[in-house]
This record gives sequence, structure tokens and C-alpha cells, in this order.
Amino acid sequence: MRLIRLLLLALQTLPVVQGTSMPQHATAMPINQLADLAHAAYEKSMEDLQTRSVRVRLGRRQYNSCTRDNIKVRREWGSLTKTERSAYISAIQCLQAKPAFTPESLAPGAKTRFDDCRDAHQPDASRSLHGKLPHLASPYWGWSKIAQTSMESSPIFDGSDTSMSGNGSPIPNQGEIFLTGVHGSPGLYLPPGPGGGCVTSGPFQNMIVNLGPVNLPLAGGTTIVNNDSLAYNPRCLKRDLTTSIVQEFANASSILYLIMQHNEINDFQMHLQGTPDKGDLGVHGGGHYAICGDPGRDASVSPGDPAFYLHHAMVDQIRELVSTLPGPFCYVYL
Ligand SMILES: *[C@@H]1O[C@H](CO)[C@@H](O)[C@H](O)[C@H]1NC(C)=O
Ligand SMILES: *[C@@H]1O[C@H](CO)[C@@H](O)[C@H](O)[C@H]1NC(C)=O
Ligand SMILES: [Cu+2]
Repeated sequence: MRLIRLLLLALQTLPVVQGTSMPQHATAMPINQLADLAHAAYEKSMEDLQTRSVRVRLGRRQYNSCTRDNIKVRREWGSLTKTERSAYISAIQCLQAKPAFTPESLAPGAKTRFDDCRDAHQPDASRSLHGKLPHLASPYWGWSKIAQTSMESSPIFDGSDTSMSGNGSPIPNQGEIFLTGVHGSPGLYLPPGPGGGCVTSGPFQNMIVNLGPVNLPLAGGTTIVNNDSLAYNPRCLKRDLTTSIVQEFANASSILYLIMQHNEINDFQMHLQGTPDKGDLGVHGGGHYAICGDPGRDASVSPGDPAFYLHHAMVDQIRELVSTLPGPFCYVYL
């Protein structure tokens, strides 16, 4: 990890910011510190690429060479133009309209090319979508921005034509969600959100979810378990947007703390992923369980919700902020 260098870079930017008319306390706000850090990482990558190509690890013994010509910028959804948002939505809808590559004998439930991405929930989620849409730099969901407002009012989930669709229809008096603990640990209760039913607005309101559920915790405390993770089970996309979950687990302070205070890779990974048995979802789990619903709340089939990829692009950004190298597919973040 080259975190120390990055921290120094970020700190070097501080006097400049403080020298302007910006009030000093504004710089100290976690959300601004995070922005400074991300900006320093971007500048650093671009500076490195000015004079040479940068070798990044793509996988086991596989490397990619990032240059100024092949570098792609991933942007926060809210900073895309509406035309760019629509283009991304169309790309996802295109995958949903094309027949799957996966043979029916292997996965009867995989009907579309979007379903082929079900395995996206691997350590590097961008890999799957990248394989299908190599020219696309998936935008990301800046969790901490939403943590300041609400899921439903954010441009990602506001239900408009240029969003990833909104909340599910409201189901009154939903009970809490119980995430089973591992190794005999107590588990964790999460509050339900104001939705819970089928998504009724935006571009994905009529989409069909084909795969799962596999291990789906429901409001009220029960869990659907189904061992056949590849079965065909067509149903609507459900969501239960829960702002309090993203606020509690993926706010700017928790992201900063994760990046700054975990210098050992295993420790970093544990805190990124969260330890639900200790009551901590981590920033990663914070984003997932804030989307909630079906398949969003069901870890192994959660890539079936199109918002998954924006969430995981943010996970990628955090990993890449720590290494200060462009991502495996030559991504930088703005
Ligand atoms: C699913 O698999 C587990 C472990 O193999 C087994 O204990 C359980 O009974 C199975 N459930 C169903 C519904 O087949
Ligand atoms: C921010 O996240 C941390 C860690 O998850 C949490 O302890 C804290 O309460 C959160 N802050 C707010 C304002 O929710
Ligand atoms: Cu995930």
C-alpha cells in the first residue's frame, strides 16, 4: 500500500485550500477530506501516466498496462449529465434484452446477458460488467453524498427516467430484518425502510428478476433459503431503500476511518466487508443493505439489481484509493 504517500499528497493540498476564502472548518469536514483524498489520488495517477505507463494487476499473473490513452474516468452518478446517465441505463437494458451466453443446461435461470453477470459478486465486481461492456467505465454511487440527504431524493434512486429506478411500493408495518450471525454469533437486526414491494418508477420498473432467491432475509425476521441458486424464478424487482443504514455504516467518517486507519490489508478487508456478528456491516454492507429488497438483500444474487454495479464501483474506488494505482481496467475516479 502506498497510503502514506497519498496522505502526504492530500495534506500538501490543505494549505492551498486553507489559503483561499474557504472557511477552515469546511476543510476538516470528513466529506471534504474524502474529496481531497480522492482528488489527490486522481492527480497522482494522472501525473504518473504523464511520463510512463503504469502496470496494474488484472488477476493471477495477468497484468494490464495503463496509459494516458486507455485510462477511463469513473464518475459519481450525480455528476454525469442526463445524456450520460441515459446511455448507461440503455447499456444495462441492452444486456437485459439479449439472450444469455450461459447454457440453459448449466443455469436454467440465466435468461439474459445481464443474468450472465450474476457472478459479479466476486472480489472484483467490475470484472463481470467489464467483460460484457468493455468500453464502459461504470459510474459509482458516492455513499457519503446520500448519507447527507436521502436515498429517495438522490439522482440514483429518485425514480426519474435518468435514475436507476426508485423505491419499491410501500408495505406498511414491516418488521425488522434479521441477518443471521455466523459461527454461533448473535446476528444483527436492521430497520425496515419505507418501501419493500415491487419497484414502480423509472427505467427498471418492468424488469424481471430471473435468478434467486438464494438466502434472502425478509422484513419480519424470517429468511428464504433455496439451495438451487441457478433456478428460474421470474419476479419483479423489489427494493426497500433505507437511508438510515447508509448513514450509519457508509458515511464520510466511516469511509475515511477505513482508508486512514487500516494499514494492514487483512484488517482493511475485514473492516471494508464488515463484521455483522459484531453489529458492523462495514461500508460495503452499508451500501448493500441500504438498497435492500429482492435481490438486493440477497448477497449471492444481489448483482440482479442494476444499482449493484454503482455500489460496487464505489467499493472499487475505496480499494484503489488505498493503493493509489489506477484500477485493473485502468480506471481513475473523479
Ligand atoms: C440446503 O442445503 C443444506 C446444506 O447442504 C441442507 O442442510 C438443507 O436441508 C438444504 N435445504 C433444502 C431446502 O434443500
Ligand atoms: C458514521 O459511521 C460510523 C461508523 O459506522 C458510526 O459509528 C457513526 O455513528 C456514523 N455517523 C452518523 C452521523 O451516523
Ligand atoms: Cu457486495
